[in-house]
Amino acid sequence: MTLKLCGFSVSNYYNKLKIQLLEKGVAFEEDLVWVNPIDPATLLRSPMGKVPFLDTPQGCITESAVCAEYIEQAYPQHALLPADPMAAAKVRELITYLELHIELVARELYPQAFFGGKVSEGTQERVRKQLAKGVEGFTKLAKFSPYVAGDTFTLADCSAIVHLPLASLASKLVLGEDLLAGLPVKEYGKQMAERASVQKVNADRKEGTALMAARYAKLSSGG
Ligand SMILES: N[C@@H](CCC(=O)N[C@@H](CS)C(=O)NCC(=O)O)C(=O)O
Repeated sequence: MTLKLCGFSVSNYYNKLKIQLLEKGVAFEEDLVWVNPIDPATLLRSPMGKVPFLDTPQGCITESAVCAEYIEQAYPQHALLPADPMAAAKVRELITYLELHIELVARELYPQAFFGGKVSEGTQERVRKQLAKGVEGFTKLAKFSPYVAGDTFTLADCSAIVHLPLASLASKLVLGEDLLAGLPVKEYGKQMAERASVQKVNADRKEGTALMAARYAKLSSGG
């Protein structure tokens, strides 16, 4: 059995792992798993009902940061973490800022930004403050020369390329200002889109968006 990446191609965390696997040339299959509502059978594979997760011959692994580390250890080819402990820590530090202090904060805006919901004024104000702080911290660490951690493509790029455009768009749409405007999100996105891995993920995301819309239409019609 080959490695299975489970989830759906609109998910930023799913796409982070997919870019990593493609960059490393690891053979994998994709297993389409939806959330909201979650299939009870999925909870046996992913305890919190979150995607992505990996289904390996030895069992499932959840949480994308853990999955990413597993992939690096299990498939050492085309390493995306530097061998030097300090350099590797700086890559992990960037990923933590991106995911804990930017993406997870901006995520509170997604219901209104992307799913026709409403985010309260109180939540918006809290997100505005926290997101500004997260972006300020990340700005001090990120290099963009041309990669996030410096002159080499790393795991931090797999993360930045999926999270930064999303957080920037959500901020613009809901808060009325792009709190990431000081970062070169567009230029970086363009540069990264020259990579085959990112092109594949972007094309599959488009297809996945149509699939997701069809799924919600069917669910809301009771089908
Ligand atoms: N910390 C998790 C975040 C993953 C996550 O939030 N996934 C979303 C899809 S992009 C999800 O599964 N949402 C459904 C839920 O949280 O119940 C990771 O890094 O894997």
